[in-house]
This record gives sequence, structure tokens and C-alpha cells, in this order.
Amino acid sequence: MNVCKAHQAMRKIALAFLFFLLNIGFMGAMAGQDFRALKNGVEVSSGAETVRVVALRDDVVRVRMWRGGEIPEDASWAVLAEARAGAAPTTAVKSAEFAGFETAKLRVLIRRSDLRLTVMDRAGNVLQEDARAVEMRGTEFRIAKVMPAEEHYFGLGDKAGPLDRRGQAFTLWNTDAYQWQESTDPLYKSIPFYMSFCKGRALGVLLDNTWRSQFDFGKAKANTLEFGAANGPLDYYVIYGPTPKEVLGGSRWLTGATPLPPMWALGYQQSRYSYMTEARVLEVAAKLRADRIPADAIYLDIDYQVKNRPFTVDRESFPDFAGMLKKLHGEGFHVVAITDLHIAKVDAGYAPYESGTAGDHFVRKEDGTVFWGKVWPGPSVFPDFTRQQTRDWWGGLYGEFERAGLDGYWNDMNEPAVFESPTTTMSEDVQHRIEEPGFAKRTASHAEIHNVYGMENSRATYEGLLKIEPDVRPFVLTRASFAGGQRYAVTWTGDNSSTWNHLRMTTPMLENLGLSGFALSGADVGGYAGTPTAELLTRWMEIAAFQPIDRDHTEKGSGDQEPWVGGAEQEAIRRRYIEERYRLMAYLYTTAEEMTRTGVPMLRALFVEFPDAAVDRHPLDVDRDIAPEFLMGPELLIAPQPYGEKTDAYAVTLPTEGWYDYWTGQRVARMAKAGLPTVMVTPELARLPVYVRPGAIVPMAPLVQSTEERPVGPLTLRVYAGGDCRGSLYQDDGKSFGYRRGEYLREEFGCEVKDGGLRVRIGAREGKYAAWWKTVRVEVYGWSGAGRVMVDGKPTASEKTEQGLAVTVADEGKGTELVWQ
Ligand code: MIG
Repeated sequence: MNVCKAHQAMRKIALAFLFFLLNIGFMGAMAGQDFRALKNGVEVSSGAETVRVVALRDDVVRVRMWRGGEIPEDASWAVLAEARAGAAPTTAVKSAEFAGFETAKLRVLIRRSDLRLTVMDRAGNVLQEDARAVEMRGTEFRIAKVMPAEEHYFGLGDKAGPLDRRGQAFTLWNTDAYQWQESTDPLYKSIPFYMSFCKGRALGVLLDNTWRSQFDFGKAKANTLEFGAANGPLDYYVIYGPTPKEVLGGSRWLTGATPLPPMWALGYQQSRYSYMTEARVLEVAAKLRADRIPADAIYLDIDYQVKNRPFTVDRESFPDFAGMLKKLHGEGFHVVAITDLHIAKVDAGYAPYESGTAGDHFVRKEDGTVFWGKVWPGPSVFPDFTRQQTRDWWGGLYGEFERAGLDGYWNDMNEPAVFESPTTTMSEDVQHRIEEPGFAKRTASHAEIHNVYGMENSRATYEGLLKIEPDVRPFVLTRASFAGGQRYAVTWTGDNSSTWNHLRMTTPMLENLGLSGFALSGADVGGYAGTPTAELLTRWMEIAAFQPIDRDHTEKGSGDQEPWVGGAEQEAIRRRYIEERYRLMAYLYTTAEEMTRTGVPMLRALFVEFPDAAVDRHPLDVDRDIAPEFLMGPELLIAPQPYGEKTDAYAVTLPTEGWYDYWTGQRVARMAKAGLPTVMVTPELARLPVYVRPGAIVPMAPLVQSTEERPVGPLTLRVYAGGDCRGSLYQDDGKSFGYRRGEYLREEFGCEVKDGGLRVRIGAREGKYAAWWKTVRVEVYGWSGAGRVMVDGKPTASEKTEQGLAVTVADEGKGTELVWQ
């Protein structure tokens, strides 16, 4: 079935219908008065059911449906109150069959007989339509959408499996899934958001329901997408593009931004479960420095604690904790400590249990007794994170660690994981108290709160840290979360394995996390369960050097997994890639700033940047041979071999003509073949294929050993001649919120090939932050010309390089123009 044809048929009907229905006035008496105009939408009833659809913006609508009585409370853990209060101008439309409205971008129709919803753009293209009436049975509901044959689906966070969700079904129920595999579901996070993409048109759907929910992308029933929840409100948002970037911007507006991270979070991070002693932590840090492997963070996993009790330090194995932190800071390291949420239930002498009990901060069962379950500390109790007061108490627990100088925190086990429990989590008779601005005060079952529990844990941490040190950007790493959780913490994909297949799965998982709002994420580099071969670790480190969070981590009992393991030859390769990440730090950080401002993730599927690249406008990434490729920021394309254990040559497809090889600066030779440009690559362990967009201007810095070190020397701008030539650079102190007070620096760059000459423009600097460079070395690729360049009108000698030209000029931030004739 070619449904894009069906779309066109539907479009004709829709257009004809609207032609004589638009603007005939809404208040006319219609039979039954089953609908009601609202200031920014419409409410329609049929039988006991009512649906209310309102436009929050021209391109974002909210759909709520309920049976009988009153509309459920307007409260949300995920969607910001400001967004829910949004209202766009609408024009009512109606007929005997439909009621609905139009915004500047969308047309929304509800069939009056059965409340089926259709969303179209203003040209009448159907963007989404209900496949049948919504089913509401008991407390459950199920929504069904038509799946056009050429539509593809992304999102739901880091569910495993291919990037495209089509043909698969998923359950959203936060679950500790040690050694999960490709088919394991559910996993750690629940992000009830998906993006559909059909022939260049993207649309997002966010189901704002925290109960156990299901998304079925045509698995149970071909060509029918179904989603629903076991209980709770039927409340979802439709976010229109048409571009994927516009949908990402709309989701960011709804659920909030990923905050700008401290710059060190983008450095190389070293972890393992666990570095058992202070001496070992210092030894690993010293080896990183001695071997000149740039690094920014080192982690303390649970064994630094006394009997695994959160917020304690074992003085036997860490006798001089403060001294250790001081030493590490002196060497440019940041230290991240795990602080699990389970609080040991002990008789006396454990402050968090005592203050938590005194403040009544732990969840109780229906019978009123405090719930306890076994986790790492033994019998443990669990904070009631849906209470503001409890979150404030939890946040306060970080005071001592903050004063001691810890730099970041890791919230693990927050699904929550409970040992020896048949459900691996709390029993469902646990009652959470909702005592929260924006919510009516009440108790809620664990079934309702389970999926937001981890998010509220990381929120308590994030907000607590901000209270303790208001001018330091918090770094929180969480395992479980929910839609909107990006506001508080970065995340990783949990307990993966040291296999080539797991390395391969990393790319679609990080891409889908990014498309689901979690724009800053990583996977355990080298794999968590098991010990990687030297080659696997090397390849993994190469690829991770181009991913947002680059953290080497492994489980207890596995072999060592630091960059030097496996011999000097392997270490040299790994070092080279980590170094490259540091040379690109200004570019990565600029990409992180773009992410926070626009919602576009750092790591991107190709279709996010190039939605129209394919002739038939399908998203490139769904092609089997393109799937391993990904973009880091707008300019770099990384193309690992599809099967890392194979040595066969493979074809890399590029989204447009004229790309450059990042390592040589040479234009990639195009293979004589129809369709998109491809290049054949023979795998070599020491070389990860990376390509640069023609027209990119990529900032690069002299090598440093950590982000604490200020680069010395010129800023390099690599100009890759091509159309749409641009680049930018964003910098600030990397730590504080000074950027909100103007203490940042932004420079925009451009280039143009015109009348046989090349013109490069370094824009005037914006912001008050002082640059670390005084000169800029402009390196031109893909254009060769005279040995002379006019710099702001003054003739200057320019150097010929193997791939083009180079010149070093002063950059005082006032703007400079270079012209080669
Ligand atoms: O039950 O803290 O996913 O990264 O090293 C295992 C120990 C608990 C699970 C995390 C893993 C971490 C480990 N944790």
C-alpha cells in the first residue's frame, strides 16, 4: 500500500471540504451542540467521551480526552507550565461531520461522530490521522494512528534495536536491565516521545502519561501505530516541523532545554566499578597524565563508601579524601562520585537515615509503614522524590561533598532497582505523596510514579547542587529518567556489553536519545559487562571520541579497560583519538551551546541535517549501509564500519556532493554511481573515517591535557571551501553562569568563492568573555590560488599547503576579511 497516495486522496477531500466550510462562523446552531469553541481550540463530545484540542503555538497542539465528568488535572512532571499555558490564535472550522480549527501552520479536524482526529498542514497534507476511534476501557486507553507506508519513526529514548522503530513494539517501565541485549525491553528510561518522518515532513508526539505505557509501531497490526497507557490521563502533544530541527525545537519548548554542561563534562572521562582505593584512583590519574592521554574526569563507584551507604566515605580505603581531591584538582581532574538513592535502614549513626526519618522523607506502603527493600547497602528505604520538601532534604545531603570539592554526581539504580523483588523494583502498594507546586496534593500509587521516580531523583540532586553553589553548573549523570529529565541530568545507556554488536548498537541508541530530548549522552566506552579485546576497545574509543559523553567504564570483576590496556601500539591509537577530541573541544562546546539553545542534539542522525538528501525523501539513516554513520554537530560525519569485526571494504554514503576527508583535507573521490556520492573504505584499525561538510568552517585549538588548561597558540579555522559556507565559535568560562551576564564570546565565520577569488570573513566578536588566542590561523582546503592574500585590504603573504592555503592573522575581535584572488 502506497499511503503517500492515500494522503493525496485525503488531501483532495480535505481541501474540497474546507473550501466551503472555512469562516462560515462558529456559533451557528449545530445539531446537538456537541462541541464548544475555546479561545485557542475546540472541545467535542460524543457519548460519554470528550476530546479537547488546543493550540499552544501555531505548530504545537495538545490533545486531551476523558470520559464523563471533569477533565483530569492539568499538572505535569514533563511539560513545562509555561508551555501548557501557551495559546495560539485559531480560526474555527466546522461541518456536519467535523469540528476543528486552524492555526497559522496547522489544520485540526475532529470527526463529531467518533472523535477521530486528523492533523494537516495548511496545504492540506495529512500529517497524522487516527486509524480508528480511541479505545477507553476501564482505566486504560489506546490510541491508533494510520502508518503511511513511507513513514519512519524515531525516539522513545535509548530503546535498543534499529534506529527506525517501525515494526517494533515497546513498553515504557523503567527497569534495571543488567546485560541487556538487542531485544531487551523495557530498559532504564521511559521517554514517551516519538518523531514521525514521511517524505521530508517531521512530526513529534509526546504522550504525557507516567503510568506503564506501550508504543506499537505496526507490530501487532500492520500499518497501525498504537500507543496507550494502563491508567492516567489521555494527554498528548503533537509538534509539527516540517523539518526535524523544528520538531526538536518544539519539544525543547515543551519539556525544557538540556542545560549548558560544564566544559569538563565534554572531556574524556575515566571510570570503573570500582577504583577500590585512593591510591588506585591517584595511580590511574597519574598514568593518564604520564602517558599524555588528555582526560577531565575520574569516577568513584560504590566502593568508596562505607558499606555502600550513600553520602559516606570509607576512611580505610580513602584515608585522605580531601587530600586526594586536592591532588586531582591540581592535575586538572574533576571527580564524580556515585550517590545512589537507596538509604541504608540502620539503627543509628547514619545521618541520611536519621534526618530522613526525622523529616518523614521515605515512601510508605498502603498500610502506613515505611517501605524497605534490599539494595547495595542491605535493607534500604527510599526518598519520596515527588515532594518538594523531600527533594530539598535530598539536595541538602550534597552539602558536605560539595564543600569537600567533589565536582559531579552519579545517580544510579533510580528506576528504582530493588534486589530480591520479583518485579526488580518497589512493590506496587507503595504510596508516593505528591506535594508539589502545580499539583493538587494527594497520594499516588507506585504504578503512577515509577517512571518519573528516577527523573525526580536527578532533579533533587540538580536543584540541590544549584542551591549549594548557585554559580556552578551542576553535573549529574542519571540512569533512569522520563521525558523532560534532560533539564536535570545527562544520561548513559546502562549496562551494555563488551561486544562488537554493542558497539554497533551505540549509534542508534544515542541518536534516538538525542531525538527524544536527551541531547547529552553516552554509552560505557569499551562495554560494561565483560572485557573487550584490545581491538574492540580501540575502535570504541575512536568512535566515542566523536560522541557527546566519552566515558570509559566497566563492571566489577572484568579486566582493566583504561586506554593503555593491550599494549603501546593500541594506546598510541587511542591517545591520538582522544587528542583529536580535545583539539575539537571548541567545536564540541559550540555544538553543546547550539544544543541548549535549539534542542538539536550534539550527535545527530543524518536526516536531522539533511532531511531532503534522498531523491525519494526517505531518512537516509534507515538504509542498512548508512545506519552506522552519524554526525557530530553540523559539520563532521563519522562512518565506522557496519560490522566492526569484519575486515571487508565497505561503502560510505555522503549526504551531498563535495565532502572532505577530515584527516587529509582532500576532497573525497566520488564513485561513478547513480544516487548519492559514496566512497569505498578498507577498514584499518588506526583509522576511523571522518568527513567534513563542504562549506564548513571548523574551529580547532592547540592540544591540552584537560579543559582546565588554557590552549596556547593560535585558534585554527579550517575552511572547507563549498557552498553555504559558515561556522561559529562559542566560548565562556566553562563553569559558571557568567554567560547569562554577558560573559561569553561568539564569533561567526563565513566564506564565499566569487569571481575566481576566495573571501573568508571572521565576524566581529560578541560578548565580554576574553579569548585565549590572539591570532587565527586560517587553513583553506579545496581552493588554491595566489600566494598573496588581502587581509582587511593589506597584502599579506600566504603559505601554500598540501591541500590549499594558510595564513595567520591577528584577531582582536573586531572582524577581519581575507581575500585571495
Ligand atoms: O548493580 O554502581 O549501571 O554503571 O558501575 C550495579 C555499580 C550497580 C549499575 C550501573 C553501573 C555501576 C554499578 N551499578
